[in-house]
Amino acid sequence: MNTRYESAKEMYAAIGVDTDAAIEKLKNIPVSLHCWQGDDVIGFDNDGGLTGGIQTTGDYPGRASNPEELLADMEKSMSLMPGKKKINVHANYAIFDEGGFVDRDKLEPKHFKKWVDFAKKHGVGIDFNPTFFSHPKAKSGLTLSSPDEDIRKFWIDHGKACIRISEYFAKETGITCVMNIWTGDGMKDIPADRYGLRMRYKDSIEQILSEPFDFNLVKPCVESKVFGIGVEAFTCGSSEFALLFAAANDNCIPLMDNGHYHPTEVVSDKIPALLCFFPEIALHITRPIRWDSDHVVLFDDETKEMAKEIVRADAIDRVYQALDFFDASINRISAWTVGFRSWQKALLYALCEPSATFKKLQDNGDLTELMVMQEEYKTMPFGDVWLEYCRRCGVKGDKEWFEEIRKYESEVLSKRG
Ligand code: RNT
Ligand code: ZN
Repeated sequence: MNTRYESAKEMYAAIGVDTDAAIEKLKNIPVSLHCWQGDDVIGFDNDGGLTGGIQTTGDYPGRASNPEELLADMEKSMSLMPGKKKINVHANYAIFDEGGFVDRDKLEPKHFKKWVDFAKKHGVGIDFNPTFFSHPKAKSGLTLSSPDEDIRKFWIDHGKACIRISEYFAKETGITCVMNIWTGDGMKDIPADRYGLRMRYKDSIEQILSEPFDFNLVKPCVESKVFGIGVEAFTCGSSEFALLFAAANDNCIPLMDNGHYHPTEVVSDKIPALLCFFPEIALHITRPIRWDSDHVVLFDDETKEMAKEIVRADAIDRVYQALDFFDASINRISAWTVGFRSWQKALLYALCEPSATFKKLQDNGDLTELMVMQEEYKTMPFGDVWLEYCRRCGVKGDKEWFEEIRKYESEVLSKRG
C-alpha cells in the first residue's frame, strides 16, 4: 500500500474531494499530442523549412528527420505519459512511399496510412490539420484569402482533401477527428483592404466545409490569431472573425490557442464565455512568453486555471484538448513529455478542487473565507495524488522518467547525423 497516497486521500476526503474518483475520471480524458514537436514543425513534404508566421528556435541535436524516427520518438515519449492520448497530425506529415509525391491539393488517405497503423497500434484517435504554410504557394503570406484565384483554389482544394482524410481517420480509428484550420494569412504592414481579404477568407472556408462529411466523425475548427511573424499588422483569422465564423456555421467549432491573444488576455476566462454559446469548443494548449513563442507547457497558474474552468463548468466532454508547442532548444522528447504531463497535472489538480464548496462560498458572498480556502488548498499534498495516478497508469513518476530520456538520447538520438 502507498501510505503517502492513503494519507493524502484522507486529507482530500476531509474537504469533500474523492481522489480515487478524480484519478479514474482523468484516465478517460483524451488529450491530443501534436506530432510537430518532434521535428520542429518541418514535416516530410518539403525541404524548405518552416515558414508562414510561426517559428521554432534552437538547434538541439537529434531532431527526427524521417517518419521512422518521428514515430519512434513519439512512441518513446508516449510511454512516459500517463493518461489517454490522441495524436495530432499535420498534412505536411504525409508519407509518400506508396506511389510518390503529390502536392497538398491532391493528398489522399493512403498518404497517411502509416499514421493510422501507428494510431491503431496504440489504440488512440487522430486529429488532423491542413497545412497552409511551408509551401511555395504560401509565399505571399496569403492562402485562403489570396486575390490570386489559382492560389486560393489550390488551398481550398487542400482543405477539402483534408476533410476527406479526417473522415478516413475517424472511420479507421472509430474516434472523432478534430480538423483544425489555421492559416497565417495576413499583412506585414497596414492593409488597404481588410474587408476584401476577410470576405475571401470566409468564402474559402465555407467552400472547404461544403465538402460532404459527417459532423459526428469530423469536427472542423477555426483557430484565431492576433498576429504572426511577418504578418504583424493584420491577420485575416482574428478572434472576432473566427468566433463569428464558428457561430454562423453549425458544422464548425471555435478553437482557442492560448498563445494567440494580447498578453493580458487569458483563455481561462474565455473558456466559460464560449461555453455559454457553443455546444463544443477546442483548445490549443501552449505557453506564450511575451509573444506566441510556443514554449513547453508547464504546471503554471494559467495552465491550472484553464483546466479548472473546463472541470468547474462540467465541460470535459465539450472541450477538445490539444497541445501545441515546439521547442527546438532542448531534448524534443523531453519537451513533449513535460508538456503532456503538465497538462495532465493541471487536469488532475482541477479534478481535486473542492469546487462545490468554493462555488457555495462565492454564491453566499463569503468572499473572505473563499480566499482563505483557495489559498490553503494550494498546499494540499497534491504531489502524492499525482504520483499515485502515474503509478495506476503504469508510467514512471516525476524524477524517474527523465532517466529514460537520457538513455534514449545516448542510445538513439546521439547517433543521428
Ligand atoms: C500557429 C498555430 C497553429 C500551429 C500548428 C502547427 O500559431 O498555433 O496551431 O501551431 O498548426
Ligand atoms: Zn495553435
